[in-house]
Amino acid sequence: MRHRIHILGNGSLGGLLACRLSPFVDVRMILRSPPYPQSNTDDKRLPLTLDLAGERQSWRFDWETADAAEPISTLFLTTKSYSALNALDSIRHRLTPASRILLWQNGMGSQMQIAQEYADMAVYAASTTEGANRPEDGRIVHAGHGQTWVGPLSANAPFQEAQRLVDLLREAGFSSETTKDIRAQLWRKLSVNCGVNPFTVILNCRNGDILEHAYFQQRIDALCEELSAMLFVAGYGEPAANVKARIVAVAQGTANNISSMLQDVRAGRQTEINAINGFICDYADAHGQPHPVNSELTAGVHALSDHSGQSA
Ligand code: KPL
Repeated sequence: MRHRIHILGNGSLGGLLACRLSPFVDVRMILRSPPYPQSNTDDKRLPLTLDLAGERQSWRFDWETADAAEPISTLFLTTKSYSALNALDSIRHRLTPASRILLWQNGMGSQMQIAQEYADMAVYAASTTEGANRPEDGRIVHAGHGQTWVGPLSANAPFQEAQRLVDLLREAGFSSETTKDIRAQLWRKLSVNCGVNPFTVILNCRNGDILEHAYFQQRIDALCEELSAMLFVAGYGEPAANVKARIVAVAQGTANNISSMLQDVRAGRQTEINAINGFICDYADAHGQPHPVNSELTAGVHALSDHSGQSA
């Protein structure tokens, strides 16, 4: 029997993973509610199209709602960071100590909270720079290849299983590596997102264009000082100049991308600012450090998004 993977979180990343994994494993989507019935077909499966390297692929997926009873052996949790814990709680009755949970959230905070609350289970985190967007429901566009790292988060997560997950991702075409220290990778990606995403929202521009704006140029050095200080506190210290070099390199390397945060704002969705610059503000507060630039960027994004997520 083919291995079954449940995917909870029907956004661009969940859709991309579903489409690319489905030739190799049995993918089952977990949906909040049944999909809107397709008028022209009796096929009740969830339709998704994936635009990949100039080709359009069409897929259909078996789905179930969270309250189904079947135990889950491997779960990919691909919801937004602010709904991750609640989403996982909604299927708690289907998880066992033998379940593997792979967290794909952006930013920081939700992963550690889940690893604590689900400490008796095998919890892994992935950090990915794979680019995908969802221009409309049911349609995923692969915007660019990236790199994915997978590593254990909870004490009950054996490293060999991380290797199995990576083998599967590689089979599906994702360039991926295991890491024994996924937290380091999450912090590194967090610092990039702190230096790209809020600027794209405040300046309403593509990733590469932030570099030309005085607003970015006037704040980036002070921002990188704040980020560097927090990286040192977390145990992943790097000088501000390195943090800045990485931010600039990613903005250049993804120059044409619309950041995930700007996509959220444009689609009227809640942003992940609280798990990105907002996380740095909370972390700095907890360690008695100043964070004026992270505060300004967080407030700037909240002011521009309908769903400020103040309560998330
Ligand atoms: O991760 C990203 C995001 O948009 O969230 C970057 C690296 C900024 C690429 O768009």
